[in-house]
Amino acid sequence: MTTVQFNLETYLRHSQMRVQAALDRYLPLQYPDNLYESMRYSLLGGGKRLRPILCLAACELSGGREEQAMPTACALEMVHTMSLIHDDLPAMDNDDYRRGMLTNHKKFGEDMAILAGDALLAYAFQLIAEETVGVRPEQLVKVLGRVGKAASGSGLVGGQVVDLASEGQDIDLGTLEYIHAHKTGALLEISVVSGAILAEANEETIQRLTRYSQCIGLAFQIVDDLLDITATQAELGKTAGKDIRDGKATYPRLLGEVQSRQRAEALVAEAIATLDVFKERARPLQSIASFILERRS
Ligand code: GRG
Repeated sequence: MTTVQFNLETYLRHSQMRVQAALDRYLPLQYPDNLYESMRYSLLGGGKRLRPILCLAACELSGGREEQAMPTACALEMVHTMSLIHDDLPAMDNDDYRRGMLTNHKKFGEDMAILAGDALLAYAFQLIAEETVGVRPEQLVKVLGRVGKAASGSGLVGGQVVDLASEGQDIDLGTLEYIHAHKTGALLEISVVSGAILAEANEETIQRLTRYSQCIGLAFQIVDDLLDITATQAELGKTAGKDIRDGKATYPRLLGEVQSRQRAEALVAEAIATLDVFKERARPLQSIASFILERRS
């Protein structure tokens, strides 16, 4: 039997290029120019494109086609980007750099940054509804509802609110996990699960992909906390050491660096094992899980 070699670097590079081309196509510069320049600045200016790639990979694993998932994949990147723009505002995390560039409000002003975020969020839903092809309406409605939930008070916004309220407080592990499951985990989960829904995956596949995404979501955030201590600003593309400066509760603060690393490793091992039944088809998602552990940015 021939062993199929899987090259994650090539896979990520090709996927990033296809996502970048689609984002550029879906969001052309138009009137009012200053608004669209601000939206395109943050959307097209970098990032790993992890959420769209997860969506495309889950669709592929479930037997779907790229054209069924690309609008949703790009919409997820728009929701993610808007959350970064708003997170960087002075009223939130107050940061000057993101993805190696000035933050949106530093470049375009706070008013435009708020509006660019609002427009990206609304357009994400329009994009899924209007551009998706080859998917039954029932599946599309499910995806729209689930993306809405992930962005709402039961998702990103809820996580952000508890995160802001916890600054400078001694919080327990349960509260920290609530913050991360909502602020980071919810969007990563729907990124994976939406790809499967669009491809009409069966219930067992959706359950396995849900567990996979929950494991990588938490591992991703633990690694993020560790990188804040160990990586440089040049590697991160944003201010390093900010969690300590802002009095944030993090995994390394609650568990220590060694135990945090072990927890992330165990979660990634579980994510990989959960997808073993899909054999070769699981390679991209399994390799992405390992990449989350090794990443430096
Ligand atoms: C969604 C309506 C709505 C509002 C947003 C501001 C806010 C509410 C939520 C904050 C969400 C947030 C900033 C979570 C952090 C997630 C995270 C770990 C981001 C870094 O993700 P990467 O490493 O970044 O994938 P790149 O730049 O590679 O895309």
